[in-house]
Amino acid sequence: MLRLCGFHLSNYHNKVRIALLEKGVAFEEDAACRPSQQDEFLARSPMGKVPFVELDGGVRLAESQAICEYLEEAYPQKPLYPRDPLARAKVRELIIVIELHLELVARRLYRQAFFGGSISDELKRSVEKDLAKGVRAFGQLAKFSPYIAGAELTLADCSAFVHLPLVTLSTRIIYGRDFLEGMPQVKPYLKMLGERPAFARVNEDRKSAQAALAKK
Ligand SMILES: N[C@@H](CCC(=O)N[C@@H](CS)C(=O)NCC(=O)O)C(=O)O
Repeated sequence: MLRLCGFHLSNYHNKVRIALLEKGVAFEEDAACRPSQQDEFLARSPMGKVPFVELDGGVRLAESQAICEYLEEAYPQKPLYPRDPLARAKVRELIIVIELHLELVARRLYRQAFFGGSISDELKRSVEKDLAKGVRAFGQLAKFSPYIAGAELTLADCSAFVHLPLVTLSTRIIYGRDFLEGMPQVKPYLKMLGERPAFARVNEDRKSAQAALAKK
């Protein structure tokens, strides 16, 4: 049995969890698993990050995209990629733009936006410049018809659903302006996805985890 390790506030954990639920893959979950740079944890996840999965026979696999690609090949019954090679590549192109050029750039803001720390004005300026490029590229590729890559639900939707709200939230907090505001399709698109049972369940669990953290 596959075991997903991470926690419900992690956007990357939630991406994999949505994919598992959408695909109907049976899995166990350790949702109390926190990132760490301790040797013991690094033996389980080489970068000390979550999520990772533990597979039968003790094999472990980290990096959400590698995990999702594995799921796609190991459990092809309900695919989250189109069949056509170019259409598949277009889905991957979108995921890379969302994760590498939007989320990972916005992540540099999280220390101040979410964790009570502060970041320099220079960093804010460089993130603003880099994010502008990612937002433009995303706007060029995103289809919203009704899914992000076209008519079918794909892994790019699992990615967009967990990452786009963080881009909105962090830019609103740091710059007083949602950098995705020029794309009015984003809000109704996220709402539409949030009505699917798998997305709704992951979102509810994220909110509960957030409420529990706020209580602490
Ligand atoms: N590229 C990784 C990113 C995962 C990631 O950044 N996870 C965060 C939690 S959302 C984490 O473990 N952060 C701890 C750290 O960076 O040390 C993936 O796709 O799985």
